[in-house]
Amino acid sequence: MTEYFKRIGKIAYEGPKSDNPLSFKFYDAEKKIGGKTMADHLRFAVAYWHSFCGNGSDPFGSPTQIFPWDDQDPMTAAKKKADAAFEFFTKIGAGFYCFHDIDAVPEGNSVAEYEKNLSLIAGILKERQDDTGVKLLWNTANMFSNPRYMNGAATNPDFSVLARAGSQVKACLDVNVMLGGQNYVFWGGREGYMTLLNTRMKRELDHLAQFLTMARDYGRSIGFTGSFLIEPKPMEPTKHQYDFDAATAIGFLRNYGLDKDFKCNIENNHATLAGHSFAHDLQVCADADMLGSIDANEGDAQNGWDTDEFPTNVYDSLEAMLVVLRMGGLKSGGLNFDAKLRRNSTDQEDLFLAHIGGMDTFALALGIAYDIIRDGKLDAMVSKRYSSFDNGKGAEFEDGKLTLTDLRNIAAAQGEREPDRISGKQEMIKNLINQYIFGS
Ligand code: XUL
Ligand code: CO
Repeated sequence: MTEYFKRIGKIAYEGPKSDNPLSFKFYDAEKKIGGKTMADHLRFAVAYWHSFCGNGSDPFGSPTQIFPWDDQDPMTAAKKKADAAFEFFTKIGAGFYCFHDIDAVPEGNSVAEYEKNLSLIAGILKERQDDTGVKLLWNTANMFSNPRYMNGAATNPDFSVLARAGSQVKACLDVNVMLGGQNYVFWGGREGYMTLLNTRMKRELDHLAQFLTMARDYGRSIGFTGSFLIEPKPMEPTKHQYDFDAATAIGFLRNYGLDKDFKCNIENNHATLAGHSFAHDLQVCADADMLGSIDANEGDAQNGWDTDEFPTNVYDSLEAMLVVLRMGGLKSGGLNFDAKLRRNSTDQEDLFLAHIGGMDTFALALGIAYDIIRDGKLDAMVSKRYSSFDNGKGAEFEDGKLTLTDLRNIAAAQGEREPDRISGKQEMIKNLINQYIFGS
């Protein structure tokens, strides 16, 4: 088989003192943390679209990347791309991958041609999965790039477009089951509006829910047992996207009775676009028992759009891993690098360096989060903040045993004494976190 990343071998763990850029400094796949290997905790996935399709083009310029798997014939290119992708997954040591249908195959000119292309390439992906042990974390239908989806897919005001979207989701679910996918994602890139003046929002949301219900029913009927995931994002490309953030998506899913089958796939840069921190959206999902998986990337503090950079921020990743560990781990989710090289990162090794950085960052974050939770100092401080609800009248309040009049009488009994001003200890907590990060 042709080797595409020729001068690069399997990336090994060499430790923090290594000066080999093509080695892991912190990610030691088989090292156990709390009885579980780093690989099993972190469940890294590579995103097919950014890594093997993103050619560096942007609204201001043409492609900067030349892929050795490109070919005049689109199906030959698709086959070569699949080989290159599995070579990369194996060399970087990621256990999982994610893809959109049209990352992997040419769309063709009809539904029938699309289905034929998809099932042919899926057969090759299955062979490569079996050869390498790499698994499918999730796949999804791209229902936003083709011009037919300019007014949306499941929320398109034209039924024939919605039906076409349905044909894609059906084919992608078939492929998911064939490949043993662990989740199935819906990112509603164009499910939203550009102006309310031409939009019936309620009708579109009803359609979206109906569409997702049909997908759920079809998936379950063909034996898909994993989670369906909604990936929230507030905007871009639409002015307003319906799955705005985690809280909005969860409210929508509950409203339409879909919350038993659907969870969320949270992406850092989408959360920050919505005005939240990464950890905020993760915590909202964890509290609802609806954190399905994570798209690991980061934005840029100086601009407001979705820059999809590889994660290198240890603080953000640490806060994320605190949420993940406290909810009992990623379960069947993973950390998918929905991140892209910069347009001017044109060396072949750059894709490796980018993933090494992301994997090392989360490995560091995992170890530190584990220590923080194990030591219990932070948890003790936070528990103390809420201790007035642990017994006495506070506990009666939590149990629903008090009335508003009871609250009035309890307050009145304090006479002129104001409640104590109890410090939130934010500075102390941040200092403690720095001690964990830099103290060892
Ligand atoms: C877009 C985005 C998508 C989804 C899958 O911002 O994150 O790549 O992850 O469609
Ligand atoms: Co994403």
